[in-house]
Amino acid sequence: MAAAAVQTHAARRARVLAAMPPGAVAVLGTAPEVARNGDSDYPYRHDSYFYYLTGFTEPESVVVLVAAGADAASAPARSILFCRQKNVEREIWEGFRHGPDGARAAFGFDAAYPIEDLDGEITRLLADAPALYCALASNPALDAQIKLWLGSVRRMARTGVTPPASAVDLLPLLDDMRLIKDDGEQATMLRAATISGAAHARAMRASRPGMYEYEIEAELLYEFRRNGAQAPAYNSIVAAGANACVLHYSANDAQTKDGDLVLIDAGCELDGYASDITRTYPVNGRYSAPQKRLYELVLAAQSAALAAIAPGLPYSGAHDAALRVLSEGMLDLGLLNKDIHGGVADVIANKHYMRFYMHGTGHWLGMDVHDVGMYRDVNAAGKPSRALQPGMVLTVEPGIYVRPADGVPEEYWNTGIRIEDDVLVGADGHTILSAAAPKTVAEIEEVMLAR
Ligand SMILES: [Mn+2]
Repeated sequence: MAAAAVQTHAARRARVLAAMPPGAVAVLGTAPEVARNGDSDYPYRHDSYFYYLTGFTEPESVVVLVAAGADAASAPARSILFCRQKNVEREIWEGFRHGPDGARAAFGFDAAYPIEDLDGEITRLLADAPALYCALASNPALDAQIKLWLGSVRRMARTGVTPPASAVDLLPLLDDMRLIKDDGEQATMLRAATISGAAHARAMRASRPGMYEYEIEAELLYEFRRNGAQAPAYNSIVAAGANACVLHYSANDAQTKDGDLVLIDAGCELDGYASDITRTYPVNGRYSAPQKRLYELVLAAQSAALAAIAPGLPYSGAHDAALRVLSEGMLDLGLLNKDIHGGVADVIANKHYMRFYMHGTGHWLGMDVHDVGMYRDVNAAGKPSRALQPGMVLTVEPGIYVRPADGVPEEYWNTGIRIEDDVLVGADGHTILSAAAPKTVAEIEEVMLAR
């Protein structure tokens, strides 16, 4: 691994080590391999927390962090990796393995051992450690292992060994760290979003009425992979016509019709980081008048939400701004009725908008598409929405979904629209990472006219 990346991961481990009491031990494993059927596994994806602290992507790996003792000179902090051994035969079938010695040198650990040695070594490390830091109650296999380790240490009590007196959840500390993306992470996320933006443009250019949703999906996947992205960051949604009103539509097997809008919610994962973009465009290249009215409303809601994103402003500001614009628009377009639903304030207070807009306006984005991190300031009275800080990345994704119903103008029926961008909070305002995806009516119609 590049020296800068090794240093980045080592610095993250140092921050965790500095946050633990003297002699405490943290244990964090990566994700398991998962069988799909027969002799086939799902494509392997490392655990995000583990990758954050190690940069190491092989399965069957565990990192152990031992905080410096009270006398740091005689007991310095240590980072220890447990991983698969070199194995000529397995490497012929499955590919290269670093092995403990190779991994220690390449990834900057103080020591590395075969994964088979984990139980024995941990028992030794936990003897007289004041606390065990781990992903508490996150998976049954780890819980069973912790029970085994603590049992082994307790059995050594007659020799004078003290087992850890407390177990502490390691993840909240890592969540807080992951929420603020460093320069390297920001650069990777910009590249990921730029690839995904190009994929959305490619899908628009490829689209013709009569195509199947999966044919359009194939254009996205092609653009992801040809640019080096390892996988989609989540299951791609390609939803034509009424399918766009299904929020987590996943079949992607319907035929598009002339006059349909196509909603695509898709983004690639690049080097462990997600992108998450939604665009909604006419499969024939021109928005109809009612489609354009709804689209411009969602776009105005997104603009208002984006204007609420800057350091110091509350996370919830984007949602509140989008809700106000959408609610006004619902009344103006006759989706809601002033006589029945009242004014904008009533629509918001009574949540009448939820009939057409039933999800939040965004989420943290990072290694996970719905990334970790608190949305509220849990240390402040009343737990208000968290203030945005430079380095945070979030999505901004207002939408509108109109199903057939009495009292709703028929020209809007079966129309689903969402517009989603990836936004980096900067020192001053914000940057849209996903600007490569055409967005305005004029931009989209121009791209499609040039087909
Ligand atoms: Mn999203």
